[in-house]
Amino acid sequence: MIRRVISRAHSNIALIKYWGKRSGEGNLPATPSISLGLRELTTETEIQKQTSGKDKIIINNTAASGESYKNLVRYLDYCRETGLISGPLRITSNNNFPTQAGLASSASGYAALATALSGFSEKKLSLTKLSHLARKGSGSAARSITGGLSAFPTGNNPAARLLLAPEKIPWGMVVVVVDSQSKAISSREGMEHSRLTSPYYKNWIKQADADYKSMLKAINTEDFTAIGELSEANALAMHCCMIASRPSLIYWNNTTVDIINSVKGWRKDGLEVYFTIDAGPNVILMGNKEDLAKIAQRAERVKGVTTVIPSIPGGQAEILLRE
Ligand code: 2P0
Repeated sequence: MIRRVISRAHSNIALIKYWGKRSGEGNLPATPSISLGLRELTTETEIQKQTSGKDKIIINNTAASGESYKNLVRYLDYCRETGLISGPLRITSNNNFPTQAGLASSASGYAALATALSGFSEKKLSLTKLSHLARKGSGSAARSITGGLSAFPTGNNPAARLLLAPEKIPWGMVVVVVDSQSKAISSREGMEHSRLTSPYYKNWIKQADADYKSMLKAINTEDFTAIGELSEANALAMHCCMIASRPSLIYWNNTTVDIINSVKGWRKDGLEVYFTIDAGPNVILMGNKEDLAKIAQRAERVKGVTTVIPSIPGGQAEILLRE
């Protein structure tokens, strides 16, 4: 019998964003997305059996409570109902980067959890099945199962698939943290608010489909300039949709805008760098691997920036220990 499993998953940042859900259970995205897994941003999750009582869940050294605990137990209940696991568990999960700050902590979190749960069972789940399972916790987690450059389509039961393995990707990202606090409005609430109230929501869905197709081509032809330009345009279209929601949903702060303008200036100076922004004020920069240190140095000098984390592409979620 398995007593203990430790897993690790990397966070991922979308180049083409998932923002909006179709109706139905299990986080069905309304937009197809494409992401890059980041080697330096990880969640490690340990699962042990509890002999009795309730599930015990500790996240970043604090016992989960309230909504967060309820959501996680609902997920575990789903795994018990479907026969993947049985009985109460003790789960300890740690992120090495800010949680719920627009850096996809739910992606690495649920990918690490799904991987650990499958390791705990005797069932050997394929990557596709694991991606389904992770998606049921959080849509973006489907992409942290496969890592590297991954595509996550729409559909009735979508899973992510690997487009390009990390070692074949010649560029990476610099995560620029301007605020590491948890955001007031979660992505889940924010995307539903956009769906219900943004006058641009329908256009966003249409544009996301077109951007997804263009991005697949750009990745296929290894055209980093097209990849960067499309990433910026897609992120701004998503933010345009959310900013126009009523009442407005603005995740940016002043430093976010300063970085956008700085990136445009650095590009004029000949440094090939692009930005993308998730549901938070932090900015993620994209650059060729040999430029990442220089990009990080420049970003560090922007007033209001607290931390920069350069990262090369990361791989798929994995089991680190099973005993
Ligand atoms: C993404 N985001 O594609 C986009 C960009 C945020 C902005 O996926 O409700 O936390 O758990 O499925 O996965 C955030 O959405 O939402 C997200 P749920 P999730 O990375």
